[in-house]
Amino acid sequence: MKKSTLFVIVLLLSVLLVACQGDGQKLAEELHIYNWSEYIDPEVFTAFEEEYGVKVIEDTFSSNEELLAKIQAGATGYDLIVPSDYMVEIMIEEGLLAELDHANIANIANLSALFSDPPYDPGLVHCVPYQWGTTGIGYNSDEIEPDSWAYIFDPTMAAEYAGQITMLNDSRESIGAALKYLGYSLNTTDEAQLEEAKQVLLATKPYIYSYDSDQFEDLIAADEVIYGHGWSGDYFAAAVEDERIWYVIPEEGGVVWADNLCIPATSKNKSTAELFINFVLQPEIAAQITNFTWYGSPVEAANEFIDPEILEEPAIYPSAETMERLEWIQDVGEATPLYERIWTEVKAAGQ
Ligand code: SPD
Repeated sequence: MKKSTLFVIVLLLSVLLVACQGDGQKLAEELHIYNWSEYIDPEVFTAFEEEYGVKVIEDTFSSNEELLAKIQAGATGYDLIVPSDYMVEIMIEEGLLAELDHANIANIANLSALFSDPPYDPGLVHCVPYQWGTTGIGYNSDEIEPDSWAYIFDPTMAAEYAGQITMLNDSRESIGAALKYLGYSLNTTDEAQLEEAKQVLLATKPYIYSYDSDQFEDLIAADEVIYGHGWSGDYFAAAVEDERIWYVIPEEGGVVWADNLCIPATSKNKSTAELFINFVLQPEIAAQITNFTWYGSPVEAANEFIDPEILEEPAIYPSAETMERLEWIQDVGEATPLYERIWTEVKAAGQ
């Protein structure tokens, strides 16, 4: 065989290898991900496309309930979704998630022990942890230094900052914060406790500027509000641009949560989606994501590439003592409609 013919054959084989995965399945041309907003460095999509020729197209949602409703309504165009812990449990129960082929995700071994066998998806059968964080209070440190949920829920304290406070537009998070203020579990199914939480939410509503899960940090930067209920990383990431912004876990405690990469049962590009999951589990890529989002990475091997400022921030990587004050949101089963009803009533009140 001529040298030039051999060269062409080798070239064609390499192109074929890049276009296929290890299991010989052809890669999709596009991958559609349904994600929280500002939750990945767009450069990660570019790097994936450069390496595998697969374009990643992102669409965003603002709450687990919005994600669930869309998938339940039959949205079939997504190959990857990013539900939180308790929502993974609900989606598994409803048969909405595909089972992962771990043979395509060798980098799953890079996960820290804490995230290798989560109670909401034992054995990581359906999902892989993506990022984790806490829910507390973000604030303009030139104006205030809140340390308790009372700044949001005590009517006298909230009245002082009327119209300058935000809350997440999220049923489990907002009812959960009110329950924490009252000293209850944020997973309670006790109707009397939930009624008390509803009254607390209704009492503070006149002082709330907006229920917002996408721009709560920007509203502080724009001097529209002074403090609010929100997710740790979004506030810390905003603090890079505006050093007045800071974040605290209230003394009564808050939420610790983990968001997860999962493949909807309807995806037609499962092995390409698994390739993407494997890609983001590489230590350098996982660190790149955390350096962008300011949320914790479940990939232990990423730590050496994460900015020390992030790694050493106790409100991002909390101490064991702080962890004891935090609670995971869990699926509350038959009490879910009650949570949703309370949230609808709170949102509708006074309109
Ligand atoms: N900007 C991305 C925020 C992701 C927040 N997900 C947390 C959900 C906790 N219930």
